[in-house]
Amino acid sequence: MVQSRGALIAFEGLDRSGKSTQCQLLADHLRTQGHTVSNMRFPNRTTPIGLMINSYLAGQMQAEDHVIHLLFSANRWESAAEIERLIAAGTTVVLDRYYYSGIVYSAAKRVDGMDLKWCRQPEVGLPRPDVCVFLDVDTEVAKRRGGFGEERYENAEMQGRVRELFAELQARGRHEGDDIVVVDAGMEVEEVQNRIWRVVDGVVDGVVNKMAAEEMT
Ligand code: NYM
Ligand code: MG
Repeated sequence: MVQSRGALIAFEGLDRSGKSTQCQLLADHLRTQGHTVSNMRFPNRTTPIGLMINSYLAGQMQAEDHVIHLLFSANRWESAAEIERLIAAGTTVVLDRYYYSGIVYSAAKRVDGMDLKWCRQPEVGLPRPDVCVFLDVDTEVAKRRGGFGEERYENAEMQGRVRELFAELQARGRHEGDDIVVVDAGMEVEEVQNRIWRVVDGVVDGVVNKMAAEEMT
């Protein structure tokens, strides 16, 4: 039997929606099932472009809105070949934020001409996730989880608009090429985790079985 490709799974949500915790829990869960798993996060603050993004988010650097948008996108393109390589080699890759954040956060700034459509363009052609799990919390819950307001964009007004635009992206969903599944993330960690696993286990099985089916034909 040929080795199946790995799945590509993206997590999205507002700041403080529990993405990082759930990305780790999911990776551990998939590993106990025998999968090889790699975690990545965007922005990847370790590259030269990522360091610029970090300074921007920390408020230490100013950037024109189109410029920072393109840097966020470039920061994904830096890893595109690595993502392709990993999934082709059978590793499942779990992403803590991806191009959905790129599109939505920039569009939420309401800069003239920078609508969802414009913001999507630099992302076209990046490896497409098998599923995007959107962890949905309302802005009040996110705010209560603490740490809110430390970085640029972490204010109630911006988060509210981000949430609306994520909903719009999800509604447009399929024909725009995105497979977004919304998971209510307002409950305890374990309950959220179980809901995520139900979604992701099905997707991962689908990836593996599809390979098996193609092999038989
Ligand atoms: N963000 C993240 C963007 O504005 N565009 C992007 O393309 C990405 C990936 O950066 N407030 C925003 C969302 C977050 C911030 O993310 C940093 P994190 O997950 O807090 O490190
Ligand atoms: Mg953050």
